[in-house]
Amino acid sequence: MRSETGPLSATSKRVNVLVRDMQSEPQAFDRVLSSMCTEPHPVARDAAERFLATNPGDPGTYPSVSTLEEDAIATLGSIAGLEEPAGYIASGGTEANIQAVRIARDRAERRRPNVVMPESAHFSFQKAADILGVELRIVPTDDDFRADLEAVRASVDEATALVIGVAGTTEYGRVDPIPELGEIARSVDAMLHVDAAWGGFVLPFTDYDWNFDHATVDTMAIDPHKMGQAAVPAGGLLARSEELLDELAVDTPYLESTSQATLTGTRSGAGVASAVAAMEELWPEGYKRQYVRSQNNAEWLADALEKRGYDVVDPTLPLVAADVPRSTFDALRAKGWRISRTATGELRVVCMPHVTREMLASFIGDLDRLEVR
Ligand code: 0PR
Repeated sequence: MRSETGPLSATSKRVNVLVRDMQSEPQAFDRVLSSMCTEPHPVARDAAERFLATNPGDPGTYPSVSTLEEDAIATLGSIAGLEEPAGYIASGGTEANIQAVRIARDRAERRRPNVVMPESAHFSFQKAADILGVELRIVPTDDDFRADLEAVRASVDEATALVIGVAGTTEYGRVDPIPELGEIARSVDAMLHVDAAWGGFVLPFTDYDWNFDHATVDTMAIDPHKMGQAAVPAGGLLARSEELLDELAVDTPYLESTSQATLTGTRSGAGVASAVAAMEELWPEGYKRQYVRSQNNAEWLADALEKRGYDVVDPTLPLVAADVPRSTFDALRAKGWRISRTATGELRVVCMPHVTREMLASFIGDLDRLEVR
């Protein structure tokens, strides 16, 4: 049988030119401080290239990449502490979140179900609510940017299909009180979804009270293409059981496989293969080392900013937010730093694997040279 994977081919002229330009531009990874994606690990890059022309959406035709996807879910499941994980490699956290809301909505059989989440949750849930016709109840966060449990309690009712907790929020890297959210969900017979799209590959190495050990979660988003160092597109949707995932299955009459649970039909095998390659290479020791390095960098940066008089949000995971004036922020961007701001205007730096201490020192050096403060 012919192999599913192809040889690496020559690069087109146009792509070569753009790649060369990118390297001479400041957008190359050496100034990117705001992204939640990173340079794929070399083994992940190689695997992605080799499986680029495969489609895990058709396992009857592309069996190898399907086998790889089973491996990916088994590893993601063990990272997340699920005993019998089901799931698939999605296009990203957005798809995983939409699908989790869909599972909960379809199981709930309520007339107009609602979903309760903290205001810190990612905007992909707005898309989910819009597409799926569920009511989104957004509750405030507390002084430490975590879901306010009283507010969650006050918002759930018999029509609640899903309670959402975030493990590693997009703006402040906070982890919501997951076990308590689970209890609230159970008290109204709703499901619990944890969005660990960004935090999933760092949380197991922290000393949080909750770090996946006692998983009460029904579904989870955990993205290899963020802290997992896989190539885009590689998101992860996990469900506690095959039965839950089956809520998503539709019949596929003319394919050799009988049903499909994914949102997209044709998918890139590149994401699947690169996720497996990265996790095989890095789980657990490599990810642990990466977490320690990223966390130290975040604390170093937080310290440097604090010493210069800025208000800093303590980085509980490797993400730093600090109250830097707009003019300073703009001047740093003009110097080529790719930085972003929270909804309330704080500078936000995500210490991804490509972010080195040298980069941060050079960033602080530029900050010191500005005279706008
Ligand atoms: N859940 C959380 C907690 C997230 O932070 C994100 C994305 C998602 C879900 C959605 O994931 P996908 O974008 O994979 O569908 N957070 C970043 C954001 O939207 C993603 C990002 C990535 C931003 C790379 C910039 C960038 O350069 O801001």
